[in-house]
Order: sequence, then structure tokens, then C-alpha cells
Amino acid sequence: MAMKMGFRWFGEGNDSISLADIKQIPGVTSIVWSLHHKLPGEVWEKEEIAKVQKQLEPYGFDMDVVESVNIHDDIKTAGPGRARYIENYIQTIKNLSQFGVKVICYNFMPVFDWTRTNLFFPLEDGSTAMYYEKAMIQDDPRQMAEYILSKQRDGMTFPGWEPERMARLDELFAAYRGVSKEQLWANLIYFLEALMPVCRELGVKMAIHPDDPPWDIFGLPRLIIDEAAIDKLLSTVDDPHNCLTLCSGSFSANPKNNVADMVRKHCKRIAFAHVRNVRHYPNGDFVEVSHRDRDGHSGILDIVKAYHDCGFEGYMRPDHGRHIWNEKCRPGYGLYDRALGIMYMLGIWDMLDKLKQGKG
Ligand code: DNO
Repeated sequence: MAMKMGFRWFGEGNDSISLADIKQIPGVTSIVWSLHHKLPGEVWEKEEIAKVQKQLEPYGFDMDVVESVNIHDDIKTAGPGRARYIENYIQTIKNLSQFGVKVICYNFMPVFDWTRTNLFFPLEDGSTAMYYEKAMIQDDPRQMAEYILSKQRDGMTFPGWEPERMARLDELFAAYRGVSKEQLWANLIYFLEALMPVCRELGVKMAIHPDDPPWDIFGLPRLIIDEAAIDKLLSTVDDPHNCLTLCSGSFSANPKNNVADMVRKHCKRIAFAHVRNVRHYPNGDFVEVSHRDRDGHSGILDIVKAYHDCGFEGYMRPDHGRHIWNEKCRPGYGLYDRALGIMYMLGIWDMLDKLKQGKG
């Protein structure tokens, strides 16, 4: 088995990029997909999954990786609907596995998924990219949520920022008010333990995505932020189906995190690799840059080498790119810069393969 290269696609009518476009990027075999119209907690029905399968088939792409099946807030807060929503989640896993799905990416972030303050920050090369300004994430989350929602164009959804949920922001914050970091951990472990038997039976890996950025925001506790958290998660539920989506950009937003070390330590438990490069500023702000190692501080060369050295056999995808060549696209998810990112990653990978075979 070898590493498999994927590309995130938001679905027919929900993405400016077509499967035919993706087919022309060298090396891509997996479409990283989701049912973006589903709200957290709903069961994904087989007919809905079959529709995606039909769309991918003519291109020969596999549908092995889902990003994401989102978790209902009642599971995260141990709210009244927890048992029912876990049951629904298990049913979704069963349905997905019938279509060959092997990895389910998810996150356990309270209220907000990924968080940025400027989705189109101008870079010095004339492109734009996503930017995080620490000073802007202070007291009032509503302003940030309104800004992010205002950038959803042409009915295209932003996963994790469902308008239905954002409209209930006060209620959501109230639900999390009593939830300490320890309780959130306990709720995550409870959820995973409930899922592991079915994951073992069906061979499906649950791959948690780290908190992005990896620190508390707006007073909400955040769990998957550093190496200690990964160690705790993987050792507490010590099952090969309890895995990571190791997102290099999320972790490396904190310069203290060394992503290549994380890869070397936990290679076998990484089901899905997100490769993204960020540049830090001295005040703690950061911006997402090209995948080229020297353009940022994430250590892309070391990270890709660490995956190669450990014989990584999971799925990898380029993560947020810049918006270049006037492309009109979802923030971070254009065709052009992610395609460049793939060529950079495969360039490193292929050369390492060649050196390993002694032909370098
Ligand atoms: C952002 C993504 C995240 C990720 C989820 C996984 O672009 O990396 O939204 O998909 O956190 O559940």
C-alpha cells in the first residue's frame, strides 16, 4: 500500500471546481467529500451517498474519505439528545461503510469550526489568503460569525458555519457555559468508546481534526491543540480505529508545535494528512501561504519527509491554498493553488521514493 493523494470537493452545485478539473491534477485518486446539506445529528441515507458514488464513478475516483460527518452539539456537551445522536452517527457509519468509506474526519471544536478574521488578506505577491488576527478574537463572537457568514457566496456552504447553527449562537454559548475542558474530554472519550465496536467491525477509522487555531477562543475550551493532547486521546481510547486527521496548518499555527515530530511519533494512527503552510507574525497573528516550505513556518519539507520515512499509507491532501490567478472560489479551496501544492508534495514524495530505491 502507498500513500493516497486526495482533493477536497464540496459537491455538485456546491463547488466552483468540477471533477473533470480535478481529474487533470496528476496523482489524485481520492475525492474527499461530504454531504454538505446535512445538519449535525442527521443520519446520512444510503440513497444520498449513492448519488455521490454515481458522480465519482466515471472519473475512477474513490470515496474512501469523508470530511466531515459533523458532531451534534448535544454529543459535545452531553446534552439531552446525546444517546439519539450517537445512535444516528453509528447508523451513518454503517451506511457509509457499505460504499467503501474507510476514514471519517470529524472535529470536536465547541461552537465554531476553523476560525479566521480575514478570508481574503492581500499577500505581497498579489494573491489573497486566509488570515488570523489575534486581537480580533476577543469578546464578541457574533461579529466574527457575521463576517464569515457574509462571505458565503452563491449559496455555497461553509462547513462548520451552518447559518442554522449560527442563528442560535447565544443558545449554543449557553449550552457550553457549564462545560469545562475536563468535561469536554470526557464527552469526547464517551463518544469514541460508543463508536469503536462498530468501527472495529466495519474497518472504519475515526480521524479527529485538531482545533483550528490550537488554543481557546471566546472562552470556549479547545482540546486537540498539541502533542500532549494527541498522546492523551490516542492512549485513552487505544484502538487502531481511533485515529488522527493530522492538520499541519492547524497545529503549526502555534510555533511551539512541531508537526514533523507528531508524524514520527504517531504515524500509524494518522489516517488522513492535511498539508498546509502558515507564516507567523511576532504578535501571534498568522496567514496561510503557498505549500512551498520556505514561504511559511510549518516545515513542509520535514513534514512530508516524516510521512515518507515512516511508510505512511493513509490519505493526504493539500489544505488551504491562496486565491491566485483571479480565481473565484471558496476561501482556501481554489483549484489552482491546491493543485500547485499537490505537485510540490508529490515532487518531494517521488524524489524520496527514488532515493529510497537507491536510484537517486
Ligand atoms: C477547514 C477544515 C475544517 C475541517 C473540519 C473537520 O478548512 O480543515 O473545517 O474540515 O474541522 O471536521
